[in-house]
Order: sequence, then C-alpha cells, then structure tokens
Amino acid sequence: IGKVERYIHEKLEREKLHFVLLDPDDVTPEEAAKIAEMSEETGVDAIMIGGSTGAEGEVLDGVVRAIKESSDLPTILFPGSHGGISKYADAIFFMSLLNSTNPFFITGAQALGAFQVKRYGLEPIPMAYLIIEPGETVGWVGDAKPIPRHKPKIAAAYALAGQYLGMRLVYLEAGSGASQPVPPEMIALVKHVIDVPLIVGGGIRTAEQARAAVKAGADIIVTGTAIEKAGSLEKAGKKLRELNRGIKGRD
Ligand code: 1GP
Repeated sequence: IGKVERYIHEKLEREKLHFVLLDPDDVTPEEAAKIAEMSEETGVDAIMIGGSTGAEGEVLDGVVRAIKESSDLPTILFPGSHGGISKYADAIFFMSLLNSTNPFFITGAQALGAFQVKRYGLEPIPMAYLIIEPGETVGWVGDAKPIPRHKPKIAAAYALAGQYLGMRLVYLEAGSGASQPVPPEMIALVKHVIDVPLIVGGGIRTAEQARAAVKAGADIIVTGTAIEKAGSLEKAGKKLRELNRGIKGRD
C-alpha cells in the first residue's frame, strides 16, 4: 500500500479521523488555501478535493495547487468521474459507486481514468462508494438507486461485497448538503460486518452529529458544506474546531 493509505492506517490506530472536503466548484483557490491552512492548525487529517459538477481541469488544478502551497496535509482526490483527476494531488480515492444503475460509475469512468492515474503517479486507494438516501446531487448525477435510510442491511451487504471485491475502504454517503446524515443504526451495522475502515459523510453539520457517527462506528468523518458555506473564514474556522472536537472527542 502507498504512503497516504499507510498514514491513514497508522493514525487510525490512535484516533478517529476528520477529512475536510473542498469542492473546486464552490471555493476559489484562495478560499481553499485558507481553509486548508486552518484545517491543519485545527488537527484535521487530510483534505479531499472533488465534486459532482465542474470540479475538473484548470479549476481543479488551481484548487489542489493552492492547498498544497498552504498546508502539508495529504490531498486526496474525490472524483465525480475520470474528469476529476489532477496531477498535483497525493492520492485518489479510486472509487466505484456500487449502487449505481449505470456501469459508467461502477467501472467505466475508472477505466477511462486509469492510465492518467498511472502516468501522474497518483496513489490509488480502492474504495466502495455507497449512496444512502437522500443522496442529493451525487445520487442524481451518479444514477444511483439510493439505499433507503431504514434499510441498514442493504448497506451492510453492499459494503461487505465491496470488501470482498478487494476495496480497502467503504464510504457511506448521504450526499453533500443532505438534510440528515447517514443514520447511526446503519453505520453500526456496516461497521459490525466489515473489517476495512468506514468513512461517513453528507449532511454532518454539528459536533453532536459527528460524535454520533463516530460512536456508531465511523472511522473517518467527512465534512464539506458546513465549512465551505459557513459565511466567513472566521466562521469556517469556528465550525472546523467544533466538528473536529466532536470527531476527536477532546477539546
Ligand atoms: C459529500 O460526504 C461529503 O460528498 C460531505 O458532505 O458537504 O454535506 O458535508 P457535506
């Protein structure tokens, strides 16, 4: 396994992790740089970069480069398709949207992007990506059949299948900006069934919600909207500290 994945595993032996997601379609390179810098100061563990719409090409490169210049945190691409690849990042979640109804999002985009990942020397981290209701933009764009919130067993079956297919992370995604995060009961059952680290994101806005997800069994919490849309950089900093406290369970 590569450097970033090893970093994740080593840190997980000591604590739960907090990844901050920045969508190049929503933040300027300057804002991204500032948020990355504050994230590092706060004790965030990595920056994810991506989005379902418009997070490509020069816009993506500009944001990744700005983040690299302002912080030493690992940068991990979180691509909506093969368009979401930048040579400036450290690693890429090489993800398959297992509950998509469209093979493009399961293996098609992956094939189209594979040579580029190799050429750029990006570290691929294989990940099972599962969309839970409501699913938001990524659910619609990814032609997903979102897993019902009250059906944790379906999520657990997909997660275990992902692990058996060789994926080394499982991500439960309620969708960016979801009105409610993934239910704790679902997180708990998935965690009970799999052996690989579990990432949870979508709609986590408060320390309490982040704490609940961790208590249920999430290993890594992803927060995006709550920080990006905080209203000002000062408020974003405050939100970062609040969420990080909830995840790390300390002040
Ligand atoms: C979205 O899970 C991430 O892909 C983060 O969601 O923007 O709601 O924090 P939020």
